Amino acid sequence: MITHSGNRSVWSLFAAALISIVSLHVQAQITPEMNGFERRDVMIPMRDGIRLNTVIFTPKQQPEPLPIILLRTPYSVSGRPAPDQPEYLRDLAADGYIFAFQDIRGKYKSEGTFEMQRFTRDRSDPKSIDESSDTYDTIEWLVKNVPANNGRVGMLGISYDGWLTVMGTIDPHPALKAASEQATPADMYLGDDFHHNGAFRLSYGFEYAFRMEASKADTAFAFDTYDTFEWYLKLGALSNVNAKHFFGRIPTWNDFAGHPNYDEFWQKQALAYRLDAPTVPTMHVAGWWDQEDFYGPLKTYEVLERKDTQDLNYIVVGPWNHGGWARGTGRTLGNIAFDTSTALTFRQEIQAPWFAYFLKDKGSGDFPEALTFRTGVNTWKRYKDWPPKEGVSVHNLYFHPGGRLSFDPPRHSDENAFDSYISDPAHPVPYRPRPIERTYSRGSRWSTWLTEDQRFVHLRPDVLSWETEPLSKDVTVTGSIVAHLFASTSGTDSDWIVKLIDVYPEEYPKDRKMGGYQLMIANDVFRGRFRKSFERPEPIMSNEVDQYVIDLHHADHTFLKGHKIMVQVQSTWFPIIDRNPQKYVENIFLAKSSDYQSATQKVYRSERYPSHIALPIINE
Ligand code: PG9
Repeated sequence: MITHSGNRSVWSLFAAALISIVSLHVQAQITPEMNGFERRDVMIPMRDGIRLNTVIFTPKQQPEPLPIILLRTPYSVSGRPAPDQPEYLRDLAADGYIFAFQDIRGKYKSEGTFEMQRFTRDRSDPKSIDESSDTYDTIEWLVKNVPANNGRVGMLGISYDGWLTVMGTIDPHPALKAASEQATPADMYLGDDFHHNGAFRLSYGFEYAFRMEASKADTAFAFDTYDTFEWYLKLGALSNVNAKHFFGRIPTWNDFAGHPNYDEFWQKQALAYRLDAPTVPTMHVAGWWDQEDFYGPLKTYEVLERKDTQDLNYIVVGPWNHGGWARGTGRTLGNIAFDTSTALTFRQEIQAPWFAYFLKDKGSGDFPEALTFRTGVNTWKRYKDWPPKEGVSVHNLYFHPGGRLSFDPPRHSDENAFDSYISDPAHPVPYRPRPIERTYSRGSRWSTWLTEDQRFVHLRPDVLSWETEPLSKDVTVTGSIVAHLFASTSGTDSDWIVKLIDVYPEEYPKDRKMGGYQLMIANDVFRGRFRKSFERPEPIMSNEVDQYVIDLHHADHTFLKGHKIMVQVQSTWFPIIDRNPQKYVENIFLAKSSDYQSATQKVYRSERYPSHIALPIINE
């Protein structure tokens, strides 16, 4: 997780303050910020001779051998405060651990070359390396060289650091006894930072690739407008990125442009293709409103769960944005309140006891398979499976004329009953209220955009919406939500964005300013050319109806009595998603400005073409 000045964690504030001081000192220094820890900076050799910069914190008072918590990161470890400082690790630190933080290959003070989400090594070559072998070699060194460790290691980390945690569990070192990946990406083409269902996450992909690869340390792209919506619009066709800004020097950008489809490149990177049966107890952690990697932890849990014969796989999902469990109390997110301190609960009552059990034999080990925070009613729920198999039935919520949504299927004999809008790539729908600040910047509203009030686009002529009557009783949706859209375009390619929304009652005495609020509960984009296959895109036949099955992922949410359920459909979500030219071209990264055209979109709602959202609803 990049820590950014817009929403700085305590950790990053300390990091920024300490970075200059700490880098002046090297071995075994103690600063006032270190309270109960001693610090040692070491270069740990890997099997190919490359050395990785590692900061080791050992408690000053250590009555017994302790386990080691290892965190590997591309985001710099030198400025890290002692583990009893950041909220994320404070409760673990209080329980007693040795901590080791490591810069991965090619980043900051580590030697070697950085590669974005490095592929699996060639195992027939004993000198070949990848993040798994680097983790193995690090653990081997730590258990042999750190005094008074108990021979057990745990790993944890958020986002990139979460992905590195997953890598550590592949052919793991035998001392690795517990791993908690938190918001790991699982598939950068289907659902995480860089694409969703084949649609490119432009602002994230552009800004992140530059930040990570323009230099060995972090470098932010210098936008010349405050509102990046305007900048990306003026950028025009994606081919202008290399022509005018990157000049072929950002490898990850070149990978985006060179692999527009779900080819071997993306598949080799995806965790579904890399993971086998789990051998290390693993706790996956996800946030319902994670703006970066929500798909990842759920998918990783699912992939491992299929092969988990030893009950080693656990999942926790709470009402958080990206890494929201690691900081603050978690009582609110953006404008939304949860009545209880969800992040504190996670750190104190979930994360700390989980590691204590596997690394120190403390506690009963009575952890639920799945623990989720049910939003709406704001309570934690324990499940035997995720998504739960029992007590839930799928109900379809159908689109009707007059913007109505109902559990009754449409009876319209006219198969051509539809609602329509014009999607114009020259005037795309912003994904969050403008100005759209740089993704990671002071004051950026990036981290809470998924909780923004969707009224900012409601009733735009290029955003359709349908809604139920106020609900006469609570409706709880638990599990996997899928949109079935019957739709046509006058173009030959098209994006379809579907948002499932909880509409608060106009009169909302609990918090008057929340009256009528439109809160997204689930959403995603689907790039139409991939409706038959992500590997082999095909043009859409103009004005012909196709069915799009769009995974809106999981939720555990109660639409309370008096609230309404709403669905919105649109075809642009800019600049988080690049503009679809709406005219089929082989590779959108090479599209010309003249390829971008406006199109008439139709969403059908007839007996023959019953657009609907399939909702897993808890039985009464
Ligand atoms: N979402 C970030 C990321 C992870 C992995 C690859 C690329 C980006 C992160 O916060 O680390």
